[in-house]
Amino acid sequence: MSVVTKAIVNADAEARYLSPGELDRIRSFTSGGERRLRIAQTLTEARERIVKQGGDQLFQKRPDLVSPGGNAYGSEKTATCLRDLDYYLRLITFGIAAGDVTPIEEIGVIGAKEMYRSLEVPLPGMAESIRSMKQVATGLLSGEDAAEAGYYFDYLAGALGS
Ligand SMILES: CCC1=C(C)/C(=C/C2=NC(=C\c3[nH]c(/C=C4\NC(=O)[C@H](C)[C@H]4CC)c(C)c3CCC(=O)O)/C(CCC(=O)O)=C2C)NC1=O
Repeated sequence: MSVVTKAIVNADAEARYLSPGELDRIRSFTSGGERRLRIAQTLTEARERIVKQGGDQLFQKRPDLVSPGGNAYGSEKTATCLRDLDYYLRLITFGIAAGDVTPIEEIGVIGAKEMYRSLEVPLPGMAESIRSMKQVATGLLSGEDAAEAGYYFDYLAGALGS
């Protein structure tokens, strides 16, 4: 739910007007909208580079993942691993556009961890992969935009890694 919808649902449930705090949150949400869309657009346009370089960084830090016995060993599994990075970058752009981590949580965290455990995909490796993509992605953005985007990568890395 967006900040706006959430505030309206809460206020309506109590048959009251929006509170000053709710109006403040809506104001900061809408005034940041253009910036969030710009960030989401930049990351969307750079998706191939972010996935490729994020993957390269990951496998440099964790060569065991792509070595014999590693979960992403072999060209097919390495490709699946990079595909997952693309999925997660897409979810992050959804979250940034919405100004809310809920789409990331609902599509990519709830249920996904059990799925990864059953496939023996290492969750610390997944978290590390999100941090690698963060490094590439934030390098494409200016200070404030990088901080805003970083929040969504950090949320996801924390949720997958914990
Ligand atoms: C948009 C929501 C969504 C997500 C998140 C998703 C993930 C997802 N990743 C999968 C597999 C996989 N995921 C990985 C990923 C990795 N292995 C590693 O060691 C690295 C840490 C990591 C890459 C960073 C690998 C290697 C597999 C294949 C595992 C196997 O076949 O044994 C699978 C099993 C089915 C398949 O192979 O496609 C799913 C469903 N699917 C979805 O629809």
